Amino acid sequence: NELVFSGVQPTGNLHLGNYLGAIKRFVEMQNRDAQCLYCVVDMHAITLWQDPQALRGQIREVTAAFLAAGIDPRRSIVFNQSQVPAHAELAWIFNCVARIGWLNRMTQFKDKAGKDRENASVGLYAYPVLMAADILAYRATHVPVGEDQKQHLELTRDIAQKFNTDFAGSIMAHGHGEDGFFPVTEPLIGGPAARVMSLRDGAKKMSKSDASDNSRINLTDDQDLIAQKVRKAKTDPDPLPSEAEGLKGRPEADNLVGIYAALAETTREAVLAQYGGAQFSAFKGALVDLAVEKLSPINAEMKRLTADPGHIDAVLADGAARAEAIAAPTLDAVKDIVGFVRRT
Ligand code: AQP
Repeated sequence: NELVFSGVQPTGNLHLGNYLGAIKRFVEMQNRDAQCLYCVVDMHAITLWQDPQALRGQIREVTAAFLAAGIDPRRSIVFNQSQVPAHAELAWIFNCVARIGWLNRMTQFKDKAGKDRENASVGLYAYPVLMAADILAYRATHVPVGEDQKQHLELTRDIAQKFNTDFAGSIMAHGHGEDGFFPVTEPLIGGPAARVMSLRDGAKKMSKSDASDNSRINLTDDQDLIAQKVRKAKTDPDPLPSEAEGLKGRPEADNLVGIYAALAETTREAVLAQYGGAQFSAFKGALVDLAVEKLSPINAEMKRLTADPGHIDAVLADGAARAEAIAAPTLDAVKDIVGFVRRT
């Protein structure tokens, strides 16, 4: 049974990387008829301080982006993490399964904590354990994410395997069979935009927290702003190569071609077959047209949806109830396996 789970943090500035690396692929999974859960991970967001009023707006904005991109809340379960207690409960149990040495290797913590590591929140450090709980509370088998999440998904697999081994006897005693209780989740990382880079620096990933707004295309940017940012995007002086091989060592060119390919739902090779030999000025013009064509309807729909927070909150409430119905029995089984005495 294929079950898909993924999440996006409501930390503001949803960008083209989040869309092409994650949200657009969420829609593709939904349209392949998998059971999908898409979560606005608000408990992850507060690992860095968030203004409470702004956080509420950002939760609704990510939800609006999901719906505007094509996630159908009747087919997929759309909800915010804090409203299903199983995430936090399972995270605690997993805190006792995961090892400190495993977390010490997480590169995202090192990046986000920066030099002042002593002053980072405990939540920022434990974040990957909560992410494992997000996924495994539903015993999800597939997780579509951008490439930056690869290491966290490997940790999720390690936690699932260690839980299955540590409690093998109890898992069998409770009738769950020899394959263990938790599945070893498959990461779905791929496509031409698994790692969209900053428009200002081909060595840095496009990121919500980059100080320069010109480094990213936000899903809320209007068409003039999209055009301006693409035209200003850093490039090298050479024309585009005719084959993907020629993008090696040209990170900015590689990034723009990858973005074009993802928006057009094709490959870098196909884009270069069309634009090989073209100057960047011409290619950027085509990229602006394509980006505006694909992003404007999403932008307009997000505006329409965020104007009615009541509707968004109702979608989230309905999704949380449906998510809870899947996660609660899993949590009960985990509590039995671990040896807790449950009130009945
Ligand atoms: N640049 C990117 N290219 C492709 N995919 C990306 N994702 C993020 N950036 C890129 C994917 O988007 C999903 C949601 O990400 P997130 O909001 O949970 O957190 P993040 O990875 O920390 O995103 P940001 O935008 O880069 O935020 P900051 O600036 O806070 O680090 C994930 O599937 C992610 O892989």
